Parts: sequence; C-alpha cells; structure tokens
Amino acid sequence: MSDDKQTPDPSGRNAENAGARPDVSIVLPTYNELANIIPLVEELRQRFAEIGARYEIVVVDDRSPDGTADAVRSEFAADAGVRVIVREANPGLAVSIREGIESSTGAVIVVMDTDFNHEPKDAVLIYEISKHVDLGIGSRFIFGGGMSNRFRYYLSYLYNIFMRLTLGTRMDDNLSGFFAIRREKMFEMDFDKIFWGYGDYFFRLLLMSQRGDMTHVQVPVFYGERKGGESKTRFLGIFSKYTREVLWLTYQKATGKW
Ligand SMILES: Nc1nc2c(ncn2[C@@H]2O[C@H](COP(=O)(O)OP(=O)(O)OP(=O)(O)O)[C@@H](O)[C@H]2O)c(=O)[nH]1
Ligand SMILES: [Mg+2]
Repeated sequence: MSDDKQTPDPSGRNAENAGARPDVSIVLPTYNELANIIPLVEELRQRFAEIGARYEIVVVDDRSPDGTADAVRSEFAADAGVRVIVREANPGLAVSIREGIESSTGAVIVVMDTDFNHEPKDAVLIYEISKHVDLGIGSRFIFGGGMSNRFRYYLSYLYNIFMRLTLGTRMDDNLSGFFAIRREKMFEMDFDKIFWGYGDYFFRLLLMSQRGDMTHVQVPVFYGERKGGESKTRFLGIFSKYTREVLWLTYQKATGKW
C-alpha cells in the first residue's frame, strides 16, 4: 500500500531496532471486522508514529469467516510492527484479549475495540496518560464522554452506578474495555481471575487493579456507532450475563474467595 512505500518502517521495528521492546502494544480482538480493521490499523499506525512511539499492533482473531486475519496479513505484510494471531479453539472476547496481552512485548499495553466505537485518537491520549499512572481508562461517564446512542448511554450509566455500589469499584465506566496499562502492572495480576466471558472481564480487571493499589486516570471517550460490519452483542441479553457475574463476584469477594 502506498503508505508503506512512503513510511516503510513506521513502527520502528523492521531493521535496526528489531528486537528492542516497543513502547506500546495495541491489542485488537476481532471477529468479522473486515469492514473496519484495515482503516483502524492504518490510523493507529499513523497516530502512534506521529507521536514517535514504537508500536506493535497485535490483532487477535477468532477465525473470522469474513477473512479479517488474511486481510490484515496481506495489507500490512511490510510492517513488522503488525502481527496477527489466529486462535484455533475456545473462541471468546476475554480469552482473546488475554492471548494478545500474553504475546505482547510493549512497555505499555493498550486494549480497544476494532469497530471505531473506540477511536484511535483516544487510544493515543490514554496511552500518553498511562505513562504517568499505572492504568489509563477510557470513560463514557465523566465530563466530555458519552455515546451517540442515548438509550444505551443512559442504561449503561445506571448500570455502572449499580456496579459501583455492589462491587465497590471506584471508576465511572466499568465496562468500556478501553485502557492502557504499564506492562509490569498488567503482569502482576492473576489472569485466571480476570479473563473469561465477554466485556465483564473489564470490571474484574479494574477490581484487581484496585486491590493492587494501582493509580488510575480516567479519560473521557465518546462512542459513535460502529463504522461497518455487524454487532456481536445482544445488548439486553448481555446485561443479564453481566448481572450474574456482578452478583457472583460480589458474593465471592464478600466470602474472601476472589
Ligand atoms: N477475538 C474476538 N473478538 C471479538 C469476539 N466478539 C467480539 N469481538 C470483538 O470485540 C469488540 C467488541 O464487539 P462489538 O460487537 O463491537 O460489541 P459492542 O461494541 O458491544 O457492540 P456494537 O458496537 O453495537 O457492535 C470488537 O472489536 C469485536 O470484533 C470474539 O468472540 N472473539
Ligand atoms: Mg462495538
């Protein structure tokens, strides 16, 4: 692609820097994101190169039938900073993110959705802020944040109040799944206690970080509609799953088992 010709090594990983730890690993879980993933990776490469960060982009794909993985491989074949993991078994969002994190090498790890609900410009901001704290978190529910879908916004807002009251989290958005964390802090956590299910992994990660006395900063993020492709989330159905997890975790915490 033309950008490759002009900037053959934006990640800084191809030649003389090969082997050095990247500044940031961006973990991108995908399932049928062919409509979004190429422009997303393009924009991330450009934005992280602009701030001089040596990046590694790790796409973790659950064998998407639409060919997401192959498209990324062929489009970015010339960039050693873009990697694709194709998972063969046990599909799922949280386990995919875990695999991406475990295979990452960056000093900071960024995790985000791949349908432009999470914007690349915000990923850069959260990354920059996470240099000063242990964990930077995208939040829809602080001043400047929000969602274009008002129904989902208000329901999620109320649900987050419920989560804070039951679980005792201190963050306003416990389901954003948009964050940057310093590598050593991430690997201090017990992954077996976090990574299962869908977006619920995120409130377990936040609770674990609170338990580890990590420092946090929330960054306001605004979710537009997904750009292309189809949603994997049945919005109301997922809340009943999350509620089971919230109540289970509240009980486990109260009895000292988690
Ligand atoms: N690897 C992997 N990624 C997944 C899986 N399910 C969803 N994803 C990715 O997780 C992210 C969030 O999924 P979405 O379908 O956008 O969920 P959502 O943001 O709640 O819903 P919409 O934005 O309305 O579509 C996207 O990047 C998906 O491609 C999965 O089973 N495996
Ligand atoms: Mg989405």
